[in-house]
Amino acid sequence: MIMSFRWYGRHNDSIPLQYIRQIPGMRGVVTALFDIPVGEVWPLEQILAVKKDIEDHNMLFHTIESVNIHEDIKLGLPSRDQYIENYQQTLRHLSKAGVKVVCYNFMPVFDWTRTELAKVLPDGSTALAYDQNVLENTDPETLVEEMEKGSNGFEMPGWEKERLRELKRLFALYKDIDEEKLFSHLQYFLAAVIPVAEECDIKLAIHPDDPPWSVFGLPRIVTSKVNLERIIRLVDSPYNGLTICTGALGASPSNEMPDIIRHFGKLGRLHFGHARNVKFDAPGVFHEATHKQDEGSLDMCGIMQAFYDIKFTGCIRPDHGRMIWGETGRPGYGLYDRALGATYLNGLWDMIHYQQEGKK
Ligand SMILES: [Mn+2]
Repeated sequence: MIMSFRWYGRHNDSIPLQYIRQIPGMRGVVTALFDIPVGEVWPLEQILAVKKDIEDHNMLFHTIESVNIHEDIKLGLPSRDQYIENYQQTLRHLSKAGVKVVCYNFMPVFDWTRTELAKVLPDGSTALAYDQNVLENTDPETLVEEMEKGSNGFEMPGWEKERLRELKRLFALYKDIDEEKLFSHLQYFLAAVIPVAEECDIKLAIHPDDPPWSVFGLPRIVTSKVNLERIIRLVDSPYNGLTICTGALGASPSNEMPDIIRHFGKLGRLHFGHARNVKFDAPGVFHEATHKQDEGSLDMCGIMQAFYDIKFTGCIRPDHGRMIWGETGRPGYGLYDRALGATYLNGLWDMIHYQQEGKK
């Protein structure tokens, strides 16, 4: 397992690589070229520059999060073919830089969705939160404005302004797209891209929808064990795999996270892990908790045990953290609480390893 940290790059992140390296046991940096508009080819020179920066800090450049999918691919528009070609070219460039895993998501219009970016918890820290009742009484434009207001001046991943400016047009285009159509658009994309991923030796790893149910009536398909099974069969190749994000999938209590990790791990389809805890407050209502077992609703010990048992060799990263100790930064992506999360996850891993193998 490669303990890793998400980083938004020199110009988009308040946290220097050196600080990330100082987190105990931190071995990898998960990043992307955030300045390249969705759908365009990532230039090789820019990829190599980021790789050098990370490796100069003695960390691994192994997994990319994310190469985002242009909306026209999700919509199945004729223009998708050009964007798919660009995606293939980006994969070729990434493979020249030695990248092994590429994460992506297939959520229409919105990436991960929250109704509150700074919910104050009893200890005075703040966390991201979601309330289905609030969402149902908000229109998409207002939600986008709220996200922007609460983002402390940082661009939120997946909430790129140029895409969100055309919300009305996008919603109209999705009017006739149901889950079945979205599955077929994913299949079309994978059929074109997986052979290139195989040539490049890059594993694709789809990220679950967050939360794993429909928002604003838009279809969502990366939501459950049954659907994940269907997705990996759309193109039956080990290169067509999964990111398991425990906080995203786990927001639905019916998703049994350790079981899902074991199942897809044994099939060789699990390529990237996001380990995060959430606390259920009511059906459809949750907030993000610390990574610690008893402070949220997920079985974090069982989750790390499952990753250990499948002999997981890819990157695992702490996911969103709270804001603590007066830190300001991109909501969910401060340094302090994620560093604590990584340390906690490493602690669980070390203990499991110690009990299994003894001192090494
Ligand atoms: Mn995630």
